[in-house]
Amino acid sequence: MHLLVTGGAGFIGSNFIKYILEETDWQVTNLDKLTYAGNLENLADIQDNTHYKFVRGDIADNQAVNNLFSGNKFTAVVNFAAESHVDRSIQDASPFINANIAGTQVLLDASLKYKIDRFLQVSTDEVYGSLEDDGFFTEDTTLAPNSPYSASKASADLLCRAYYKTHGLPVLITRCSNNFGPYQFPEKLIPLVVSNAIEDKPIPVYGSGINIRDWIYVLDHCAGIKCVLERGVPGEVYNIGGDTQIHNIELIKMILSVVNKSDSLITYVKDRPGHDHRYAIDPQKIKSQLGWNLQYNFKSALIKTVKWYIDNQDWWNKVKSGEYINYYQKWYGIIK
Ligand code: NAD
Ligand code: TDX
Repeated sequence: MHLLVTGGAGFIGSNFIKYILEETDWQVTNLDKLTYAGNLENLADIQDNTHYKFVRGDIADNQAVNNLFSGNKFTAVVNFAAESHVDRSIQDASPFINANIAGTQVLLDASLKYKIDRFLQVSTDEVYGSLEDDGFFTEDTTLAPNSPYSASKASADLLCRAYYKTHGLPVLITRCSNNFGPYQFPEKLIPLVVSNAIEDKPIPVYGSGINIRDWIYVLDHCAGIKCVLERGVPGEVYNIGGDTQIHNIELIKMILSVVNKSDSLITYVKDRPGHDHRYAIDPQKIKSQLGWNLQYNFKSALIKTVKWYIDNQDWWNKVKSGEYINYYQKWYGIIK
């Protein structure tokens, strides 16, 4: 098996590559543009592994992608590469259209041309939109994305579906809930709360903090992707979720207690425009049809994750400089 992983220098992709190298004897090539969110330090411990190779490049660059496919014999593609932060998509949607939609199309075309055995699109529960207080997202829930980010991911899912229906490309789609774990870029809620708390900075809470997310430890997501890659049925969608719904404010208070900081750091700010109220995944299909199950307990994985950020301040101190400072000032200045 020679796997092409795109976006492998980001949060989930880097965890996935390390997971695959530990669990299998597969060859892995990582194609990543190294945007602000891509960081080769996430992969420092495997950079010399003979089963692993890094290539810098843009999935939307047709020439570069075709050169890469023609020079390698990839068996499968796992597409993580994307612009991934909702708030940035509110500020400027164009990078999302290019990376998430045009980039996916370029990869689909190359996969067709070079007769790839499996193409797995890493999608998100956000394509289903928002839930009220009851119910779950199943694979049959209507797509109703509310942010430019989720609209771009839903568009990519539809392109994948079309390449399966029209060209017979063996496409699989996974839609996962909110991930947490090491190496997550500190624009996202959990690493933002931990790092701001350590620095005694205000913790910005959108609206009244009552929005609900369904959290999953990143390695449970990685195991789900490997499971779908190996055993999923082409053309099918598989939801992956953590069975752990929590109000944002409750999660923030849990984190503050692990870091041993006061709730007085909590600062309510203007709500995110179009803020989805609740996400909740029904993961029955992947459980009953493919035999995947959660391996990690939420509470202990959260504590382990918070401790990782406490022990790896150098990692996020470097990340929270330059571009990040400009983004932070601009965004939280607007929503204050
Ligand atoms: P991330 O922002 O941490 O990483 C994205 C990676 O993609 C970075 O390394 C970046 O350099 C790379 N990239 C961006 N544009 C690229 C391009 N045009 N060409 C090549 N590389 C490019 O994101 P993440 O949180 O690790 O998410 C990975 C994937 O999983 C995304 O597709 C996201 O939609 C999906 N997802 C994320 C979550 C979550 O909770 N984080 C949940 C469900 C699904
Ligand atoms: O400063 C903040 N204050 C706040 O209240 C931030 C950054 C977030 N929030 C809230 C918004 C959400 O309700 O916390 C919740 C989680 O926010 P994010 O970490 O930005 O995640 P979310 O918008 O739920 O999207 C995530 O899950 C699905 C990922 O970023 C996506 O890539 C993935 O597809």
